[in-house]
Amino acid sequence: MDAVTHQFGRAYEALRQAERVLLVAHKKPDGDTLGASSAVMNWLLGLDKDVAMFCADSPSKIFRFIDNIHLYRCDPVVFDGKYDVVVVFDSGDLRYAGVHEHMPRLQPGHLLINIDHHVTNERYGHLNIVLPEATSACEIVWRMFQTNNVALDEKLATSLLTGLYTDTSNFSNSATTPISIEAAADLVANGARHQEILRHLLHDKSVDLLHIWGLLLSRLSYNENYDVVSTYILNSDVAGLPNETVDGAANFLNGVVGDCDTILTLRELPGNQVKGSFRSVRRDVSKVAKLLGGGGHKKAAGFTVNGKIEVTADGPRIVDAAPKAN
Ligand SMILES: [Mn+2]
Repeated sequence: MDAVTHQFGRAYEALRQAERVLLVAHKKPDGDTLGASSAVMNWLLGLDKDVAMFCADSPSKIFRFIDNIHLYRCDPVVFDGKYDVVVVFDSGDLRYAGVHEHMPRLQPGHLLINIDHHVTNERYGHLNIVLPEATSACEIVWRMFQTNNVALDEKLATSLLTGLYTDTSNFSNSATTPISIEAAADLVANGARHQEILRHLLHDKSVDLLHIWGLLLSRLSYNENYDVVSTYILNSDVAGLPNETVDGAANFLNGVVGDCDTILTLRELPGNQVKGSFRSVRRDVSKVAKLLGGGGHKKAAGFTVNGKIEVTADGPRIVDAAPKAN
């Protein structure tokens, strides 16, 4: 038996024998942490276990198709309970998980299981199932269920497929592997409601968000000298809108502009700052971002500078926000 199979067996046995279990999804929860934790939750609820769910931030409405999503709690009072097993999903460390300060409240005696796929994982659990080659925590849970012959149903399969979709950007990014596609096929065969996932994750856009997209599209301009397409959002465009809506809008132009190599989205932030996000096909935009005091990956990088956006005939420019004294 290999080491990973052994770990899957230990986690499975610990959960099956536990009476009370606490499952943790990381703060600002995404589809992977929610998918993996809710799959284990729905499996344990089927076994009549006493399950508590914690997430420092409430899950976004777009995840409401996940079965029993209403059971997540943001109140750290859940850490005062007595648990046999605590599982943290999709978190490289406990600060990222949003539970660093709460962990000491737990009564001793529980087994802490860390299920994650980040290379930088700090191995903070008693049992660390950390597989950087996995596309998602959901893929790891799928393998754990498979290894232990857990029968998948519609609920478990829908939860797990959610994280596979979100962490591979719908099976389009470079993290997409043969095993992730195999997992997805198995999940769909076992009843995953994939049309429902796609409808909520891709098509369910608010009118406010679509308005921002409209503004971003209408303001696209191409700079020949730099081979950059740019656009912008002003503070006045998004006054009163939730941050979540605005953040989603800035991400949507990832590589949608034909032959041009690089896209720059500028966004005014409150407090006279401007945030820039680069997306590129070939260029290493992290170098430009670094020159501006930011950073990131080769094909996705960003920076934040002081200033505001001034719109000129040649497109948007960042100008000093402070009025010049003279
Ligand atoms: Mn993940």
